[in-house]
Amino acid sequence: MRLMTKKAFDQKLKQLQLHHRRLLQRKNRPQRHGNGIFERYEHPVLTAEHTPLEWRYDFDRASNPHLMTRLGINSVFNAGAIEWNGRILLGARVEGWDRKSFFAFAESKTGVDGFRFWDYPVRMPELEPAETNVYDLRLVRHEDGWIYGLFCAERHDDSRPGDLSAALARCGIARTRDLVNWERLPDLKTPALHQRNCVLHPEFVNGQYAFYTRPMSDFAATGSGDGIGWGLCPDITNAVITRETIIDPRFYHTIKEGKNGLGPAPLKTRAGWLHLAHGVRNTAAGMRYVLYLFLCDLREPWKLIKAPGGYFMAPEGEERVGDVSNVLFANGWVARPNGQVFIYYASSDTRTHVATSTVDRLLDYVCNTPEDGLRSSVCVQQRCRLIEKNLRRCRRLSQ
Ligand code: M1P
Repeated sequence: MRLMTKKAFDQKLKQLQLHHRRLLQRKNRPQRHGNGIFERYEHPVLTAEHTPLEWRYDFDRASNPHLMTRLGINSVFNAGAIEWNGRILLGARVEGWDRKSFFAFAESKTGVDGFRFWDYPVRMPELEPAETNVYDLRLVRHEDGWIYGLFCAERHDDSRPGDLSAALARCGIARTRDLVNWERLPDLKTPALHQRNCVLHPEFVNGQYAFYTRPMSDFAATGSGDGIGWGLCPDITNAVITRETIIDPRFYHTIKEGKNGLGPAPLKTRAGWLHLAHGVRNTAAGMRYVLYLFLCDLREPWKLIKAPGGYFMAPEGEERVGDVSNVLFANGWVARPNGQVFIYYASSDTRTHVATSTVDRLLDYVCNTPEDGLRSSVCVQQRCRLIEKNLRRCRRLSQ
């Protein structure tokens, strides 16, 4: 067997490093011809290729004479987000070639490009060895002074020993002051068998911690839950919700017919709590995940007050293809003090993108987009009203 010479090895390593540096320095510009609601960008902000080379290669010629990938990374997606010391931090779901996910922070000055991972991924304390996989971090600065991370903690369902795909989804809870050292708290307990897509409300409600939940009776099947739930609990160090109410139900022949789930923690705006969520429907080609927005009352956050019809964002172009195709999923966004909003969304369980908008534009969208008419004839009426108004205006202008 011919080994690479030291010179060839060093050269190959240099090339890898150069290629990686160029990727990290790549500028990202908004795409042209947007829809007025938000801007998409030319490139994803995080991919498997963005992860540090030190995570993937062994740089030692003695132990890795072919300079081959030792611990591959498959995908970087479903990122939580937070503004931290003037920078944007993404707490991404990084998945190895071994299918296990873990969390890792990447930071950027601009929020749209230049994301660099910290040297090490998050060493999230394990609750018990049965916990097999963790994913989809929701970050929230709570008014109690802690930063919380809620995520899905998945394990095998040992009540079905013969079924290797039988899994249980629970809501893991951890908290931190510096995003490096995490204190793991007991998992959330609710009446439902499975909990994924749980989110902590940033403020106390009636003196209690408030959770958005997603109760399901099956790990993944559509139709096994009623929608996005809401529940209160007095103590987050032993979080138990005894009463869950559905605040955003699934509905026949809408974008959330199959299932839905909350994205990141809601943004507090003058008009109400602004929510980003995903809705799922079944198709002959499998499940289709799209993003939608809704608004809840400021004082009574469990009351939905505006629900624009249809999706806010759906997979487009290369976003449509990946490990789980036809999926958009978002669990992170940041509203800056100047009103700018960065929306971090993942496509097809593979890569992470950004879209930008403003609180004003998102509120305009949420408050002025007609609700889903729920029937073709009502939807045609909605559209005809719009056409009529525009034609009247065009006629006036041409007179
Ligand atoms: O594969 C699409 C998504 O499926 C799950 O979301 P939900 O529980 O709403 O079906 C999650 O596993 C999510 O990570 C994934 O992106």
